[in-house]
Amino acid sequence: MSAPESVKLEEPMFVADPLDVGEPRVHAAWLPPEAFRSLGARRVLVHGDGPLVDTVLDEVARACARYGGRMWHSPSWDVDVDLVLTLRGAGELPSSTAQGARAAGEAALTEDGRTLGDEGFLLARAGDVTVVLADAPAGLLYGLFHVVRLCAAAFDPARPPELHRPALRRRMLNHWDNVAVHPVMGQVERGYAGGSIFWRDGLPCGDLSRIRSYGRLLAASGVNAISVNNVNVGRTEARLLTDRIGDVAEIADVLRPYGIRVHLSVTFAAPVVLGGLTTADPADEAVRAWWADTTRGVYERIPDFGGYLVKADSEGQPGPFTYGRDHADGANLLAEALAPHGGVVHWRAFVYNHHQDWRDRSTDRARAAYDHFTPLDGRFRTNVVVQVKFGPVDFQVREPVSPVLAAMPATRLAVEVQVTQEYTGQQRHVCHLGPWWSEVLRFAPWGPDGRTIADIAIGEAGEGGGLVAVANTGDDPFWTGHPLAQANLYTFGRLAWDPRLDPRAVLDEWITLTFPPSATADPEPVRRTLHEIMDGSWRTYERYTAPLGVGFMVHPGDHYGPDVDGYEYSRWGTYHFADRDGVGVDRSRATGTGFAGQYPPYWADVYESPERCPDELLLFFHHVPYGHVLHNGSTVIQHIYDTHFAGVEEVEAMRRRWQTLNGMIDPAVYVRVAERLDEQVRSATEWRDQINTYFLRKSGVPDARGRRIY
Ligand code: GCW
Repeated sequence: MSAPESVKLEEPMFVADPLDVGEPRVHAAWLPPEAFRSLGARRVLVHGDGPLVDTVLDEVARACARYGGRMWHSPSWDVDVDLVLTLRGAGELPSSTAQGARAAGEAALTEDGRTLGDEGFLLARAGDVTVVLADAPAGLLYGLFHVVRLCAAAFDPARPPELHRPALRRRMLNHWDNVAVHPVMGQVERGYAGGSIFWRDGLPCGDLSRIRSYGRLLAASGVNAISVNNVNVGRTEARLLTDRIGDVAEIADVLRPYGIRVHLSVTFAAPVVLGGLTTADPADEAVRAWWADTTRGVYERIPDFGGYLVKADSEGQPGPFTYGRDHADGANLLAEALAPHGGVVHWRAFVYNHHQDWRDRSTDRARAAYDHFTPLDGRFRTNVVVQVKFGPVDFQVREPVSPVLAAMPATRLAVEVQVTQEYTGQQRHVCHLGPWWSEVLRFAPWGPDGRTIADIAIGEAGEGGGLVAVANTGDDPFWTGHPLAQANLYTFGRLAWDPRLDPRAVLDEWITLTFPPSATADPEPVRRTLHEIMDGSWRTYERYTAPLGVGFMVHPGDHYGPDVDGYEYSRWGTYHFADRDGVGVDRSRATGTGFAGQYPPYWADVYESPERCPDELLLFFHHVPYGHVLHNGSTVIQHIYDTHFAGVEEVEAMRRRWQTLNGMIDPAVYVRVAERLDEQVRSATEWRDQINTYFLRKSGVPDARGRRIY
């Protein structure tokens, strides 16, 4: 598909920077000025003080200046208003309408019986006025962005009062950004959106306005914490903890007005690498003193610093194993240093043997996190969060939910997902991940009607570890490389705020904000077409890539494109064991690696049985003959052929649908997506042909429908 003639690829037409502080070439994502039209045309009163209230004032003032509304900040005279945003502790309002609205909000709150907490807000109508009440400034900011999201509906007289509080306390993004360019991984490990927003060639990027715009977008999605460097910590990155803490403080200063706390990835070897000690042993007094001292220094520069993120004894990163200690010893060492300041350690459970011998059939990478961590349950300090990848292997397009999440009741657990599309098309493919995350969050590990993964992340008394995502953003003008991948970031924030949200409804919010109906000649076809392209795109991606949960048939190293045997004889593990008779990994208790037995009884039994195991995970748990009949009535081999042909047809349909939007949306967005859809069709075709050909050659079973396989 070539670009329409009137559009020059090198000159994208971007919405001017919404903050008017530079960056005119950055796409406005889900906060284009137009999204503020409804708010900006009204009379708005803001009541309260504090740095985050200043952010609210700034947003409202900008919107009103653009769309003809008016704003007052705690006026001492009576004013007629349409919207009141007020802190409850900010004292009486002289304006009778505003005071009346506030009283109505208070009444609704009393009736509801819940409290607002430090991030919640209540939105209510009183007469002709909409009121947003919050106990803390962050709540007011989230309330403001809710009003923006609702557009005119926020002013609907019939709107009943609504109380919003985040289900998860910590809604965190992890950036895998390197400070110094890594010789293999580059500036951003697994980054598909250009360079880093924070770092360039060993130094801070220096573009604070870009970071500020980013914070604003994140706040509007609900994210409230961010780690600013890769979990693989190199020599340069290590120094962020000590002599380069000023670079981190600068970022924290810019993100603070958006309610976002900064965290840092640290190396477990820091006392040796930075402190000149001979050991990093958690039991060593000098090591403990070094961490306590260093952490004090961090808080002197960043009083609201969030804490440390650690990848230890994993893929070559240093950790407590060197000293004969375990992960609880390691995590508690850092937790002890952070505790006096209120910080947390996010300690990753992504630990496995990456020097495996493929001849050894007993070692199973899927088992590793459970085997390492569950014996430690109950030993972690209360300010340790064990951060668990949602699946037992590594962000594959289909995996069961990690059994670790159901096996550590005495530990705070965070669930980690990957917004950056390492294994889902690398932001060259449309792959909308909301439906997948929603499925994970709703999964009930103890069986239907039991507690869910979301409940575990929330924790018993709201003290769970929260939800964490590896970011998909970079210095690309569209933030995410693929413009439609912005929706993944937005959806992550919204699901972390409320995991019960319907991902379709969240996508709809994103569409309304990003392609505002008032700025679109014909909004309905745009909305419909985006849903048609995006809603099912994860399943489409699954169809044309690795079948039935088998995973990892990707090109080693860059992880893009098919390579069926790429990891089959590799030290990293994860094999498919295809031969002339069948395919799949036997992870049963009876005859396999025993991984199925790591689940609570309900799922352990389901997964153990090839008859009861859900089709989409069959090859993750079982090695079956090609003629095995699935629940859907097809044989495994025919299913492989059918889904791969169907997947490519679906991508071709996506491309045709996108072409109908030509001329209806921002031409720069149109062209960028059109180019990427061309690549997606090419890549999906390659996947189809390699997978189908591989399995035809292995099995010798022809396609029942006689289609072309090579
Ligand atoms: O999926 C793998 C990636 C690595 C990454 C690792 C991890 C940061 O291929 O690049 O390293 O996961 O999660 O630590």
